[in-house]
Amino acid sequence: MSDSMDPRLIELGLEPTAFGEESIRQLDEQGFTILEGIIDPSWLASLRAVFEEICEAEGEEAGKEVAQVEGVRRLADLVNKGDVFDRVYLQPQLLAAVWHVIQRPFKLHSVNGHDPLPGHGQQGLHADWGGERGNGVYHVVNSMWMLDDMTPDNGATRIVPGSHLTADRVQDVVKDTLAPHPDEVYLCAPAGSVGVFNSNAWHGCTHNHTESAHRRLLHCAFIAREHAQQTDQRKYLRPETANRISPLAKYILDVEPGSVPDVDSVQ
Ligand SMILES: O=C(O)CCC(=O)C(=O)O
Repeated sequence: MSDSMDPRLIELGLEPTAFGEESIRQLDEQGFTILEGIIDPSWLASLRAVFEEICEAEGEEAGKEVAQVEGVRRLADLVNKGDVFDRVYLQPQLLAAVWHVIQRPFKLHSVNGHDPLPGHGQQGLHADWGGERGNGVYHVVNSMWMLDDMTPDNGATRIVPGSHLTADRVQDVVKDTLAPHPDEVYLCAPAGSVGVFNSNAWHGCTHNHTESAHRRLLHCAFIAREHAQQTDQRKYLRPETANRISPLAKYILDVEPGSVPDVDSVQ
C-alpha cells in the first residue's frame, strides 16, 4: 500500500508527517491505534471550556444537526462553532493515518461531541460504514479526541480488534450487540490522546458507571471524497468560518472556492 499522501493536501501546505510503524501495524491488524499527547494542556482547557459553553448555549437543541441521544450530551457541526476546532481536522498525524487507511482522496465527514452522562451511554456494536465490506477497500476513518481521561468505568469506546477485516456485518453475526463482546477492548488513554480507527471496525460507546465523571470526546471523522458527508459542510458553512480558515482547510471540508455557490447566502 502507498503511504504517500493526497498531493493536493501537500500542494496546499500540509507538512508530510511520518506515521510510526507500530501505529501502522495496529491500524492494519487491529483496526485502531491511539496517539498520545496530541492535545497540549492549553488547547485541552480551551476545548473543554468551549464544549461546555456550546452545551449551555444550545441546551435541548444540542446535537440536532446529526443526532440527539437520551442520556448523552451530543454536539454537532463543531467546524462552525469555534476556531478552537480548526486544528482538530487538520492534525497532520491524524491525516496521515486517514490516508493510510483510505488510500485515496478524502474529506471531513463531521466533527461532533459525545459525553454519556452517568448511568447512560451503552451503544450496540456497529460499524460507521454500512456498505460493502471485506474487500480491503475502506471508506471512513473516525477519531476520538479525548477531552477527559478514558477509563473502563466512565464510558470509554469499546472496539473489537480485527473486526475491520471481516466481511460480516456485526448485526448479522452477533445476537446481542449491546452485550459485552468476548474480544472487545476499551480505548483507554489520558486526556489529550486521540484514538483513530478504521470505521469498518465494530465499536460503540459504553456505559458511564461513575457517579459524576465526564467522558467528553470529540468525534472527527473523514470519508473518501466520492461519498456524501455526514455534515454537509457546504450547507452549514458560516461566513465567519469561510473567512477564517485556510485553503487547506477548505479542501478538507470540500468547500473550496467555486464549490460553494454563494457563501454570503449560507446561514
Ligand atoms: O463515543 C463513542 O465512544 C463512540 C460513539 C459512536 O460510535 C457513535 O456515536 O456512533
